[in-house]
Amino acid sequence: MTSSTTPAAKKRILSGAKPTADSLHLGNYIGAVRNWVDMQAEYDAVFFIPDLHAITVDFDPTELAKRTRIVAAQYIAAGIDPDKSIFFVQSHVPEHAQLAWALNCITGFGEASRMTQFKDKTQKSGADAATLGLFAYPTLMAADILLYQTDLVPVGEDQRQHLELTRNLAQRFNTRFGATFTVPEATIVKERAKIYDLQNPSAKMSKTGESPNGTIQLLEDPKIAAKRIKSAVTDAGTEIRFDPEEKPGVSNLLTIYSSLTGKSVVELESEYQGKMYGHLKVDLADVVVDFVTPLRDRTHELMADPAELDRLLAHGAERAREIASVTLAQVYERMGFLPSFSLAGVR
Ligand code: ATP
Ligand code: LTN
Repeated sequence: MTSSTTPAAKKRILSGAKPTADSLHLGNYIGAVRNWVDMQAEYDAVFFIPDLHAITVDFDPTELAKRTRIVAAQYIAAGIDPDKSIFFVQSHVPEHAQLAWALNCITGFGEASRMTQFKDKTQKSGADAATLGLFAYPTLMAADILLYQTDLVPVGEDQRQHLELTRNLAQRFNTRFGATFTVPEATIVKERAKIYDLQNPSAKMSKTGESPNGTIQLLEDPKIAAKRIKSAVTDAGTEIRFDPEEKPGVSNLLTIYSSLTGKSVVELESEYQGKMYGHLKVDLADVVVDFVTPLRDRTHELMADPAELDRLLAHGAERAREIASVTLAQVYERMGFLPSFSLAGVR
């Protein structure tokens, strides 16, 4: 029973973003990383870099290692605190792959075949290019979540179906082998803070956008970021007004401005009443430079000391394994695997 003096245990949240680019972009920061940073105070947070998921599509080994380090440094620079949150690289915790295998064996082939992300990706690349790893992407994701007895999983709408599968697998396992897993809830992050491409404001800002000028890479020279804001596509007319239908370009700039300064869009609209697009762009360029510069400097500092970065990640992996190994041991025992005793322990 919880006594009135014991604070209620914090709920556990878990999320991850793949190391598939040379730098996070402004959309990643505003749409995801910033929320993770804010959630650290309220929740027992687990964040990780799903590098095992990154190899489910074509990849380059040298690039993968480099990108994993960069993304780790960018998350820490952006405010993920490895003392507050558990922060680690997925491949450093072997229990992820181990639990994924066990889950594969209670997942129906038809069930996995219905995952729309797999269908979309194989439609694009052709069934021959798809690997078993890509097919098993959702069960590895379920393992990521279930290993930590996660309560809440903040992800985008595109991950909803994977979350549903995770809940089904947790319930199925619990029914068949005994209560083992917390059944997680999805907290689908509404696309409230979706950032659009600066050159094509009908597409989202992306690491794979049509033109590099549409994206602000957080590691690029801040002068380039300023230039991209100043040359962003704006709309017909002159009025600075938030109207995503009629004025997608200006609205996107207002969203970025508001996200980085905390000023509301309404406040900004009145501040810029009667002014020109150019004024907004010049000011926003300064805001972006002031935001990007310290973040970039801190990322470079972290990257300049790879031993320290590796130490932080090793510490995170150790903390993660303390939890993951307990869950995996329960799973193995309940599934009937013979316990393995090390010879060192017997002697
Ligand atoms: P990309 O098109 O850049 O490859 P992605 O969604 O594949 O985008 P991830 O690395 O999976 O990129 O993204 C990490 C997080 O950033 C996700 O939670 C995603 O929702 C968020 N995100 C990506 N692009 C944007 C954007 N333009 N605006 C807001 N959030 C974004
Ligand atoms: N599939 C997710 C990344 C991811 C993830 C996870 C997110 C892998 N494992 C576990 C939340 C929880 C994506 O592409 N955004």
